[in-house]
Formats: sequence, C-alpha cells, structure tokens
Amino acid sequence: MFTRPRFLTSAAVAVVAAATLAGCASDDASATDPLEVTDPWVTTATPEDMMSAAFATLTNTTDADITIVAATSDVSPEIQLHEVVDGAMQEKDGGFVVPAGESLVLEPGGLHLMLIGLPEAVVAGDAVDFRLELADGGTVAFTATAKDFDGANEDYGDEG
Ligand SMILES: [Cu+2]
Repeated sequence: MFTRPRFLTSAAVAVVAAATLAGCASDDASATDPLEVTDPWVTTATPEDMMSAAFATLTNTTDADITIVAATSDVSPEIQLHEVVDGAMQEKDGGFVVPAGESLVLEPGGLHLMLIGLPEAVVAGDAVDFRLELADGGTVAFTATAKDFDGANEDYGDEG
C-alpha cells in the first residue's frame, strides 16, 4: 500500500522543485548538475531477496573529477557502492570516481549501487528515486525504472 503513493509524492515534489527552479533561473536547471545520468535502471526484488542493484551511465559535464561517496533512496535503508572483482562484489574503496569530461558506466558484472535490506518488493515498472552524494557536498538525483534481470543471481550468489 505504501509503495506507490510514496513514489508519486516524490515525483510530485520533484516537479514542483523543477518548476520553482525554472521560475528563478533564466538558464536551464540541468546546467547546474555536474553529472548527467543516462539510462538508469534498477533490478526487481522480492521481499525474500531484500536486495537489488541499480545501474546507469554517469557523465561528468565538468572539467574536474567527481567522486561519488554515497547514495540514498527512499526504498532502501542502506545503499553501498560496489565493484565486482574476480566475480565477487565488494565495496569500492574511495567511492566511484568519474573523470573530468568522461563517463562511468554502472553495469551488471561491474560497478553498481547495491540496495540492501529492502523492506518492500520492487516490481517491474516501478520508478525508484535515487540521490548520489558527491565528495564536494553536492547531490545528484535521478529516477531509475525497475526491470527484471535474470543475471542478477550470479552476481549476488558469492556474498557471504
Ligand atoms: Cu553488490
């Protein structure tokens, strides 16, 4: 019962925020975003899994390296920044670094945002809001669409 209304509320707030920004700034609001987030998606999860992973392509639109130090989402009490080394995932030391003017790809088998301890299912088509926290104190928000992904189990099976 709580899942859909919460997403709708977040989306409504985002729309209001965007409208407010548009009213104050003469240029497009996206110019203030140091990271462009392309094709964000998140794997579906059952309450039994309690885990999910999120992926996207992150493009640094500035001339300085950007370090992502943390991520948050309303749907998950904890999100870790993971890398996969020799088939096993682990926390990425120092966060995700997106080099100046370049892109960093988060993808299955590589870097990903790991959602841990999900209290509710994530079903295909859900819109999940995320916020990336940057080393300089800035944040970048994006919304990922939930998709079924069969390959997820091979990545997650090595834990523990
Ligand atoms: Cu992981």
